[in-house]
Amino acid sequence: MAKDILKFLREKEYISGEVLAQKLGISRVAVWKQIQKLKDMGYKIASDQNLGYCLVSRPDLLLPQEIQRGLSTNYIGKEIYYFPELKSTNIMAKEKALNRAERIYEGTLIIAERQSAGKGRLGREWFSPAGGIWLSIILYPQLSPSYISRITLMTAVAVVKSIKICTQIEPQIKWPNDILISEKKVCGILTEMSAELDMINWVVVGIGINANIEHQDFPEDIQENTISLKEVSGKEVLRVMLIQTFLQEFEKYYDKFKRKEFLSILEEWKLNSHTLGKKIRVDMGEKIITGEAVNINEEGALILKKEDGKLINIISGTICK
Ligand code: BT5
Repeated sequence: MAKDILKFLREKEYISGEVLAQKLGISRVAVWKQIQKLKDMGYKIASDQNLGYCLVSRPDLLLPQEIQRGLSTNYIGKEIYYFPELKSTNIMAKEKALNRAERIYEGTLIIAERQSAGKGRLGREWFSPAGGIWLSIILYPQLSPSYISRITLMTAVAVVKSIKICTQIEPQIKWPNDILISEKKVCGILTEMSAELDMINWVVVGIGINANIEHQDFPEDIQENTISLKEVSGKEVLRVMLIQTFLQEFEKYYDKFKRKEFLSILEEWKLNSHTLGKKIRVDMGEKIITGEAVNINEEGALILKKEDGKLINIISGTICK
Protein backbone atom coordinates (compact mmCIF):
# COMPACT_ATOMS: atom_id res chain seq x y z
CA MET A 1 0.00 0.00 0.00
CA ALA A 2 2.84 2.42 0.88
CA LYS A 3 4.28 1.61 -2.55
CA ASP A 4 1.01 2.65 -4.24
CA ILE A 5 0.90 5.90 -2.30
CA LEU A 6 4.46 6.59 -3.37
CA LYS A 7 3.47 6.08 -7.00
CA PHE A 8 0.77 8.78 -6.72
CA LEU A 9 3.06 11.14 -4.80
CA ARG A 10 5.61 10.90 -7.60
CA GLU A 11 3.05 11.78 -10.26
CA LYS A 12 1.87 15.10 -8.80
CA GLU A 13 3.30 17.95 -6.78
CA TYR A 14 0.52 17.81 -4.17
CA ILE A 15 -2.18 15.24 -3.74
CA SER A 16 -4.84 15.40 -1.06
CA GLY A 17 -5.45 12.67 1.50
CA GLU A 18 -9.01 12.47 0.27
CA VAL A 19 -8.02 11.79 -3.35
CA LEU A 20 -5.45 9.22 -2.22
CA ALA A 21 -8.08 7.51 -0.07
CA GLN A 22 -10.50 7.39 -3.00
CA LYS A 23 -7.95 6.09 -5.48
CA LEU A 24 -6.83 3.33 -3.15
CA GLY A 25 -10.21 2.53 -1.65
CA ILE A 26 -9.03 3.07 1.93
CA SER A 27 -9.86 5.54 4.69
CA ARG A 28 -8.01 8.85 5.17
CA VAL A 29 -6.69 7.55 8.47
CA ALA A 30 -5.23 4.55 6.63
CA VAL A 31 -3.61 6.98 4.15
CA TRP A 32 -2.12 8.94 7.03
CA LYS A 33 -0.70 5.72 8.53
CA GLN A 34 0.94 4.78 5.26
CA ILE A 35 2.41 8.29 4.95
CA GLN A 36 3.95 7.84 8.44
CA LYS A 37 5.36 4.52 7.31
CA LEU A 38 7.02 6.15 4.31
CA LYS A 39 8.43 8.88 6.55
CA ASP A 40 9.87 6.19 8.82
CA MET A 41 11.60 4.71 5.77
CA GLY A 42 13.30 8.07 5.19
CA TYR A 43 11.02 9.69 2.60
CA LYS A 44 10.51 13.41 3.30
CA ILE A 45 6.84 14.22 2.77
CA ALA A 46 5.43 17.71 3.32
CA SER A 47 1.79 18.08 4.28
CA ASP A 48 -0.38 21.12 3.75
CA GLN A 49 -3.85 21.44 5.24
CA ASN A 50 -5.38 22.62 1.97
CA LEU A 51 -3.21 20.96 -0.68
CA GLY A 52 -2.46 17.58 0.86
CA TYR A 53 0.80 15.64 0.67
CA CYS A 54 3.93 16.35 -1.39
CA LEU A 55 7.03 14.18 -1.84
CA VAL A 56 10.04 16.36 -1.03
CA SER A 57 12.92 13.89 -1.18
CA ARG A 58 13.70 10.21 -1.32
CA PRO A 59 15.94 8.55 1.26
CA ASP A 60 19.47 7.65 0.24
CA LEU A 61 18.70 4.00 0.90
CA LEU A 62 18.83 0.98 -1.36
CA LEU A 63 15.11 0.27 -1.00
CA PRO A 64 13.71 -2.31 -3.44
CA GLN A 65 11.06 0.09 -4.79
CA GLU A 66 13.79 2.63 -5.61
CA ILE A 67 15.98 0.08 -7.38
CA GLN A 68 13.12 -1.55 -9.25
CA ARG A 69 11.70 1.75 -10.50
CA GLY A 70 12.96 2.03 -14.05
CA LEU A 71 15.03 -1.17 -13.86
CA SER A 72 15.02 -2.66 -17.34
CA THR A 73 16.17 -6.22 -16.56
CA ASN A 74 14.09 -9.30 -17.33
CA TYR A 75 14.89 -11.32 -14.23
CA ILE A 76 17.92 -9.98 -12.32
CA GLY A 77 16.63 -7.92 -9.38
CA LYS A 78 12.95 -8.66 -9.98
CA GLU A 79 12.84 -9.96 -6.39
CA ILE A 80 14.79 -8.01 -3.78
CA TYR A 81 15.18 -8.77 -0.07
CA TYR A 82 16.35 -5.61 1.67
CA PHE A 83 17.88 -5.35 5.15
CA PRO A 84 19.24 -2.32 7.03
CA GLU A 85 21.83 -4.68 8.53
CA LEU A 86 22.88 -8.29 8.01
CA LYS A 87 25.84 -10.39 9.01
CA SER A 88 26.52 -11.08 5.35
CA THR A 89 24.34 -10.90 2.26
CA ASN A 90 26.05 -14.07 0.98
CA ILE A 91 25.06 -15.99 4.11
CA MET A 92 21.44 -14.83 3.75
CA ALA A 93 21.44 -15.61 0.01
CA LYS A 94 22.72 -19.14 0.68
CA GLU A 95 20.02 -19.67 3.33
CA LYS A 96 17.37 -18.52 0.85
CA ALA A 97 18.75 -20.69 -1.95
CA LEU A 98 18.81 -23.71 0.38
CA ASN A 99 15.31 -23.24 1.71
CA ARG A 100 13.28 -25.01 -0.92
CA ALA A 101 9.97 -24.28 0.80
CA GLU A 102 10.30 -20.65 -0.21
CA ARG A 103 10.39 -20.33 -4.00
CA ILE A 104 13.40 -18.15 -4.75
CA TYR A 105 13.70 -17.15 -8.39
CA GLU A 106 16.86 -16.86 -10.41
CA GLY A 107 18.18 -13.31 -10.13
CA THR A 108 16.84 -12.70 -6.61
CA LEU A 109 18.89 -10.09 -4.79
CA ILE A 110 19.83 -9.72 -1.14
CA ILE A 111 20.90 -6.19 -0.21
CA ALA A 112 22.05 -4.76 3.09
CA GLU A 113 22.98 -1.20 4.04
CA ARG A 114 25.62 -2.59 6.41
CA GLN A 115 27.17 -5.99 7.09
CA SER A 116 28.36 -6.87 10.57
CA ALA A 117 30.35 -9.91 9.37
CA GLY A 118 30.97 -9.32 5.65
CA LYS A 119 32.97 -12.16 4.08
CA GLY A 120 35.94 -12.18 1.76
CA ARG A 121 37.48 -15.32 0.26
CA LEU A 122 39.08 -17.99 2.44
CA GLY A 123 37.45 -16.72 5.62
CA ARG A 124 38.83 -13.20 5.25
CA GLU A 125 36.82 -10.25 6.56
CA TRP A 126 35.09 -7.70 4.36
CA PHE A 127 34.62 -4.26 5.90
CA SER A 128 31.06 -3.15 5.09
CA PRO A 129 29.87 0.10 6.72
CA ALA A 130 26.85 2.21 5.67
CA GLY A 131 27.38 4.00 2.37
CA GLY A 132 28.72 1.00 0.45
CA ILE A 133 26.94 -1.39 -1.87
CA TRP A 134 26.75 -4.89 -0.42
CA LEU A 135 24.63 -7.30 -2.38
CA SER A 136 24.33 -10.95 -3.43
CA ILE A 137 22.64 -12.46 -6.46
CA ILE A 138 21.10 -15.96 -6.40
CA LEU A 139 21.50 -17.93 -9.66
CA TYR A 140 20.66 -21.40 -10.94
CA PRO A 141 22.71 -21.83 -14.13
CA GLN A 142 22.18 -25.13 -15.92
CA LEU A 143 25.84 -25.61 -16.61
CA SER A 144 28.52 -27.98 -15.48
CA PRO A 145 29.98 -27.02 -12.07
CA SER A 146 33.44 -26.78 -13.63
CA TYR A 147 32.25 -23.89 -15.84
CA ILE A 148 31.45 -21.66 -12.86
CA SER A 149 34.95 -20.36 -12.08
CA ARG A 150 34.41 -17.99 -15.01
CA ILE A 151 31.47 -16.23 -13.36
CA THR A 152 33.68 -14.13 -11.08
CA LEU A 153 35.53 -12.76 -14.11
CA MET A 154 32.22 -12.12 -15.85
CA THR A 155 30.91 -10.23 -12.81
CA ALA A 156 34.08 -8.13 -12.69
CA VAL A 157 33.49 -7.02 -16.28
CA ALA A 158 29.91 -5.99 -15.41
CA VAL A 159 31.11 -4.05 -12.34
CA VAL A 160 33.80 -2.19 -14.31
CA LYS A 161 31.37 -1.32 -17.08
CA SER A 162 28.74 0.03 -14.68
CA ILE A 163 31.27 2.11 -12.72
CA LYS A 164 32.48 3.59 -16.02
CA ILE A 165 28.95 4.42 -17.14
CA CYS A 166 27.92 6.02 -13.84
CA THR A 167 31.09 7.83 -12.81
CA GLN A 168 33.40 8.02 -15.87
CA ILE A 169 36.07 6.46 -13.65
CA GLU A 170 37.98 3.65 -15.39
CA PRO A 171 38.72 0.86 -12.89
CA GLN A 172 40.92 -2.14 -13.63
CA ILE A 173 40.49 -5.82 -12.82
CA LYS A 174 43.03 -7.69 -10.75
CA TRP A 175 42.66 -11.42 -11.29
CA PRO A 176 40.55 -13.08 -10.10
CA ASN A 177 38.12 -10.97 -8.07
CA ASP A 178 39.38 -7.47 -7.30
CA ILE A 179 38.45 -4.19 -8.94
CA LEU A 180 41.06 -1.48 -8.50
CA ILE A 181 41.30 2.26 -8.97
CA SER A 182 44.82 3.75 -8.79
CA GLU A 183 46.16 0.38 -7.55
CA LYS A 184 43.69 0.32 -4.64
CA LYS A 185 40.76 -1.98 -4.10
CA VAL A 186 37.32 -0.47 -4.64
CA CYS A 187 35.35 -3.71 -5.07
CA GLY A 188 35.60 -7.41 -4.26
CA ILE A 189 33.58 -10.35 -5.56
CA LEU A 190 32.83 -13.56 -3.68
CA THR A 191 31.31 -16.48 -5.61
CA GLU A 192 29.93 -19.47 -3.70
CA MET A 193 28.26 -22.55 -5.08
CA SER A 194 26.54 -25.80 -4.15
CA ALA A 195 26.75 -28.58 -6.71
CA GLU A 196 26.46 -32.31 -7.30
CA LEU A 197 28.90 -34.12 -9.51
CA ASP A 198 27.48 -32.78 -12.76
CA MET A 199 24.75 -30.39 -11.66
CA ILE A 200 24.65 -27.02 -9.96
CA ASN A 201 22.14 -26.53 -7.16
CA TRP A 202 22.75 -22.80 -6.77
CA VAL A 203 25.37 -20.10 -7.19
CA VAL A 204 25.58 -16.97 -5.05
CA VAL A 205 27.62 -14.06 -6.39
CA GLY A 206 28.41 -11.46 -3.71
CA ILE A 207 29.58 -8.00 -4.72
CA GLY A 208 30.97 -5.35 -2.41
CA ILE A 209 31.58 -1.85 -3.79
CA ASN A 210 33.06 0.96 -1.70
CA ALA A 211 30.69 3.63 -2.94
CA ASN A 212 30.29 6.48 -0.45
CA ILE A 213 32.84 5.68 2.24
CA GLU A 214 35.28 8.22 3.71
CA HIS A 215 38.87 7.07 3.49
CA GLN A 216 39.55 7.62 7.20
CA ASP A 217 36.66 5.28 8.00
CA PHE A 218 38.47 2.21 6.58
CA PRO A 219 40.24 0.20 9.31
CA GLU A 220 43.88 1.27 9.61
CA ASP A 221 45.33 -2.06 8.49
CA ILE A 222 43.62 -1.88 5.09
CA GLN A 223 43.56 1.91 4.56
CA GLU A 224 46.65 1.93 2.35
CA ASN A 225 45.14 -0.51 -0.15
CA THR A 226 41.52 0.65 -0.24
CA ILE A 227 39.64 3.40 -2.02
CA SER A 228 36.02 4.49 -2.48
CA LEU A 229 34.21 5.92 -5.49
CA LYS A 230 33.33 9.01 -3.47
CA GLU A 231 37.01 9.67 -2.77
CA VAL A 232 37.89 9.44 -6.44
CA SER A 233 35.01 11.44 -7.87
CA GLY A 234 34.93 14.01 -5.06
CA LYS A 235 31.19 13.61 -4.63
CA GLU A 236 28.66 11.04 -3.51
CA VAL A 237 27.76 8.50 -6.16
CA LEU A 238 24.11 7.73 -6.76
CA ARG A 239 24.07 4.21 -5.36
CA VAL A 240 20.63 3.31 -6.68
CA MET A 241 21.64 4.31 -10.19
CA LEU A 242 24.90 2.40 -9.96
CA ILE A 243 23.06 -0.74 -8.81
CA GLN A 244 20.48 -0.44 -11.60
CA THR A 245 23.24 -0.05 -14.19
CA PHE A 246 25.18 -2.94 -12.71
CA LEU A 247 22.12 -5.25 -12.73
CA GLN A 248 21.44 -4.41 -16.36
CA GLU A 249 25.06 -5.09 -17.33
CA PHE A 250 25.16 -8.22 -15.19
CA GLU A 251 22.09 -9.68 -16.89
CA LYS A 252 23.53 -8.95 -20.33
CA TYR A 253 26.80 -10.71 -19.55
CA TYR A 254 25.15 -13.55 -17.63
CA ASP A 255 22.91 -14.32 -20.60
CA LYS A 256 26.04 -14.56 -22.75
CA PHE A 257 27.72 -16.65 -20.09
CA LYS A 258 24.82 -19.14 -20.06
CA ARG A 259 25.12 -19.41 -23.84
CA LYS A 260 28.79 -20.30 -23.23
CA GLU A 261 30.01 -17.18 -25.02
CA PHE A 262 32.67 -16.62 -22.39
CA LEU A 263 35.41 -15.81 -24.89
CA SER A 264 33.83 -12.52 -25.91
CA ILE A 265 33.48 -11.58 -22.23
CA LEU A 266 37.10 -12.53 -21.68
CA GLU A 267 38.17 -10.13 -24.44
CA GLU A 268 36.52 -7.29 -22.49
CA TRP A 269 38.12 -8.55 -19.29
CA LYS A 270 41.53 -8.34 -20.91
CA LEU A 271 40.93 -4.76 -22.10
CA ASN A 272 40.39 -3.77 -18.45
CA SER A 273 43.07 -5.98 -16.94
CA HIS A 274 45.44 -4.75 -14.27
CA THR A 275 47.20 -8.10 -14.10
CA LEU A 276 48.34 -9.08 -17.58
CA GLY A 277 51.91 -8.26 -18.55
CA LYS A 278 53.00 -7.76 -14.94
CA LYS A 279 55.57 -9.65 -12.88
CA ILE A 280 53.58 -10.99 -9.96
CA ARG A 281 53.65 -13.32 -6.96
CA VAL A 282 50.68 -15.61 -6.52
CA ASP A 283 49.83 -17.08 -3.13
CA MET A 284 48.36 -20.51 -3.79
CA GLY A 285 47.90 -21.49 -0.17
CA GLU A 286 50.60 -24.14 0.11
CA LYS A 287 53.16 -22.14 -1.92
CA ILE A 288 53.91 -18.78 -3.54
CA ILE A 289 54.81 -18.75 -7.24
CA THR A 290 56.55 -15.88 -9.03
CA GLY A 291 56.37 -15.11 -12.73
CA GLU A 292 54.87 -12.98 -15.47
CA ALA A 293 51.11 -12.97 -15.98
CA VAL A 294 50.96 -13.71 -19.70
CA ASN A 295 47.34 -14.58 -20.31
CA ILE A 296 43.98 -15.78 -19.01
CA ASN A 297 42.75 -18.94 -20.68
CA GLU A 298 39.22 -19.77 -21.74
CA GLU A 299 38.54 -21.38 -18.36
CA GLY A 300 39.38 -18.13 -16.59
CA ALA A 301 42.67 -19.52 -15.27
CA LEU A 302 45.70 -17.25 -15.02
CA ILE A 303 48.65 -18.34 -17.16
CA LEU A 304 51.90 -17.57 -15.44
CA LYS A 305 55.31 -17.74 -17.13
CA LYS A 306 57.73 -18.81 -14.43
CA GLU A 307 61.32 -17.60 -14.26
CA ASP A 308 62.48 -20.86 -15.87
CA GLY A 309 60.21 -20.10 -18.85
CA LYS A 310 57.65 -22.80 -18.02
CA LEU A 311 53.96 -21.89 -18.26
CA ILE A 312 51.53 -22.86 -15.53
CA ASN A 313 47.77 -22.44 -15.26
CA ILE A 314 46.45 -21.15 -11.95
CA ILE A 315 42.78 -21.77 -11.26
CA SER A 316 42.63 -20.06 -7.88
CA GLY A 317 45.00 -17.96 -5.83
CA THR A 318 45.67 -14.47 -4.53
CA ILE A 319 48.10 -12.06 -6.16
CA CYS A 320 50.37 -10.67 -3.45
CA LYS A 321 51.33 -7.01 -3.30
C1 BT5 B 1 36.93 -10.32 -1.65
O1 BT5 B 1 37.65 -11.23 -0.89
O2 BT5 B 1 37.40 -9.38 -2.21
C2 BT5 B 1 35.45 -10.61 -1.70
C3 BT5 B 1 34.62 -9.55 -1.06
C4 BT5 B 1 33.14 -9.78 -1.26
C5 BT5 B 1 32.32 -8.86 -0.45
C6 BT5 B 1 30.85 -8.99 -0.74
S1 BT5 B 1 29.88 -7.76 0.01
C7 BT5 B 1 28.44 -8.60 -0.39
C8 BT5 B 1 28.72 -10.08 -0.20
N1 BT5 B 1 28.46 -10.48 1.16
C9 BT5 B 1 29.58 -10.86 1.79
O3 BT5 B 1 29.63 -11.24 2.97
N2 BT5 B 1 30.61 -10.78 0.95
C10 BT5 B 1 30.22 -10.33 -0.36
P1 BT5 B 1 39.23 -11.28 -0.80
O4 BT5 B 1 39.82 -11.32 -2.18
O5 BT5 B 1 39.49 -12.42 0.09
O6 BT5 B 1 39.65 -9.92 -0.14
C11 BT5 B 1 39.48 -9.71 1.24
C12 BT5 B 1 40.51 -8.68 1.67
O7 BT5 B 1 40.17 -7.37 1.14
C13 BT5 B 1 40.57 -8.48 3.16
O8 BT5 B 1 41.44 -9.41 3.75
C14 BT5 B 1 41.09 -7.05 3.30
O9 BT5 B 1 42.49 -7.02 3.14
C15 BT5 B 1 40.50 -6.36 2.09
N3 BT5 B 1 39.25 -5.63 2.40
C16 BT5 B 1 38.35 -5.86 3.38
N4 BT5 B 1 37.32 -5.00 3.30
C17 BT5 B 1 37.57 -4.20 2.25
C18 BT5 B 1 36.88 -3.13 1.63
N5 BT5 B 1 35.70 -2.68 2.07
N6 BT5 B 1 37.46 -2.53 0.56
C19 BT5 B 1 38.64 -2.96 0.06
N7 BT5 B 1 39.34 -3.98 0.59
C20 BT5 B 1 38.81 -4.60 1.67
